[in-house]
Amino acid sequence: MANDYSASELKVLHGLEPVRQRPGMYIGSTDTVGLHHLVWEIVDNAVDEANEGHGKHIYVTIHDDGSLEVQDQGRGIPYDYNKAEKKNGFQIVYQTLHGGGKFDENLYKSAGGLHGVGASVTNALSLWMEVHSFRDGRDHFMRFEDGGKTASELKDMGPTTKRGTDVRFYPDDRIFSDITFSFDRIAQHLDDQACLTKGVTFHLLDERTGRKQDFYYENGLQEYYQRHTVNKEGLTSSIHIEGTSDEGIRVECVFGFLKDNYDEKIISFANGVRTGDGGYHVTGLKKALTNCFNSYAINHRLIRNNESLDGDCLREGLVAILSTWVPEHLLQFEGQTKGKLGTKEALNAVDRTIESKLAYYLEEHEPEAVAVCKKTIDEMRVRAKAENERKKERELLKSKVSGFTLSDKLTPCSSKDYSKNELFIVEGDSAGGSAKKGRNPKYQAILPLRGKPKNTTDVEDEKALLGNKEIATLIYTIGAGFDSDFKIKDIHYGKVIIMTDADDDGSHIQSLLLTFFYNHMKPLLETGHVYIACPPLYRVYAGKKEIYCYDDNELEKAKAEIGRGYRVNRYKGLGEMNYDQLSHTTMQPEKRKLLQVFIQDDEECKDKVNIFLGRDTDRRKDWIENNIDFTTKDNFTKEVKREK
Ligand code: 2B7
Repeated sequence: MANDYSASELKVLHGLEPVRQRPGMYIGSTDTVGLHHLVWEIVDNAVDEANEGHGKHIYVTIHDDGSLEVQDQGRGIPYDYNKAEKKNGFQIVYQTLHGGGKFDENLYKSAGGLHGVGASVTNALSLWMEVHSFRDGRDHFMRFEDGGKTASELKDMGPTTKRGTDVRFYPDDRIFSDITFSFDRIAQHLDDQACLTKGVTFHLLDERTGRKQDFYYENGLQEYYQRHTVNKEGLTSSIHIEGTSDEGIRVECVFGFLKDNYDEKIISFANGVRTGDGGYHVTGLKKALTNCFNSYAINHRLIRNNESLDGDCLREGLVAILSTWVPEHLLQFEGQTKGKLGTKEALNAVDRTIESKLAYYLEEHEPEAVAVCKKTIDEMRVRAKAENERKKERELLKSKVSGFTLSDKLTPCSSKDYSKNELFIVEGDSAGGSAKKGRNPKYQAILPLRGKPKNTTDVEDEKALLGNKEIATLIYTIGAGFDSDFKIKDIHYGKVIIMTDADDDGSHIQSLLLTFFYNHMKPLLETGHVYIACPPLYRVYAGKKEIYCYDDNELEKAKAEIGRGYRVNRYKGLGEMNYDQLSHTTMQPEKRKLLQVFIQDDEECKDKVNIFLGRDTDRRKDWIENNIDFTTKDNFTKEVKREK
């Protein structure tokens, strides 16, 4: 026990007022994300204490009353009086910003609070906080209220057999929009912490629901890796590398390559914080992998001296968990959300640690090393071929669009008020005819697509689409160019509306068009100019009464409403409606229903486009079977909007 340790060694920087004035600066935001930073700050201190070898259990309890409590089994916060600061240990930790100073001889500090601001910030943003330190056989207590003001002075509550620290707080509902703690969010955080702090058990209890979960990793990262790769066949086994650089940067990495998997998954941490945006440590890992496999491939004559393995291709199928601990004086986070490690020294630290050991590993595991190199070479071939095809197609399309004269296919509108104009892309000539008759000629233009690109696969699909004369017309009609030349300010239509039948073919055309826009006119999607028209599926009528229905539910309701003697038209396609009906139900702004298309999550969208148009046909089939119900039309990223 470090009984000689005293509060006189602490230093003080600021009071707490600035935190309440600008909470965002300290915890990022005052939404639920910010709220949980209060928890991470407290948990961090408990983790640091455990990392130092003090205490094997950390308890986190979400109480019924909305407060949260963290308990550890460490040495207890030193509470003695610091003459220079005129404050006791509790006040230094909880009432002063960055109050820590020499408190922690810890070389590595958790930075889970992300902004690394310390527990006083939690106190500053709480309605109340109570702290116990069980130390030297006694229980010392203090209570703070209203943003960290002393509510009861330091009190010796008497003898105890406990050891450790106990902190309980209630967030300030005048600061946070919502003060409800999330079990799942906390569970995820504790799971991360547990894997990075092997041997320590985290116990989470939610008194509100009785829900409980413990987190414990005997083997830390290795076990975490196993969990991320269960049921997946490996091209290699898991490779575990650990080391410390000259500057004292600790590196631990567990990684491997999966078979039949084209994703790259690198989960990285710096000082216990997930670095979602990577940073220098991740760059170091990538560099080491590329270098090691290249040396191996050359030495074993898998590629020629003047060739090299491409890093991106190499990392397809990679799963890596990387944890670095950077000494506090070097630790630096970057980016809007501070999710990126900005410590330059981490690059070489990780690179050298991994390179030195991976080179040996590869020599000792020839079949694995060769398999990864071969997979990379295959991947490079596939990509080169696809890139070539795309280039050819683009050139062809460019020549088509530039040498273009207005097609007789397009029925233009008369208004020049581009923002109000609407372009209907219609499936089939007959529906095109109805649309032409039913439109408002002033601001609605019609472009019929003849048939549809053959239902083949991936590159074939896109080729067929780009070779389609109407697509050239479409680009010309929208009037803003395509690919890198696309300029959103030049578009000739405020709404580009895809109008297809509500069946498989219609869905396929929608997907192809959306994918086309995604690949060649992304800003059009990003700014919400693309819509999907929703033609009704049924008309229920009797006498003068009629109701259009967009799904089976509505159909049942309409039948009941119209009552006796109702009759039903079922529309299998747009062509079955006359122009008047099409106009009324699907084209007139006051009556129609449109789905506005947005890219909600670009990563997910890329993934989807990959599924739709990538070369992995099985993945596409799986996805379609699992996700698309062709009776609903909602199979891309859409948001429903019914115009007023
Ligand atoms: C940097 C400051 C915050 N501190 C100590 C010692 C132990 C200790 C703490 C803690 C959260 C909820 C239960 C060091 C470190 C302050 O100085 S904070 N344990 N646990 C904690 O906050 N848990 C300490 C050296 C000798 N004796 C005690």
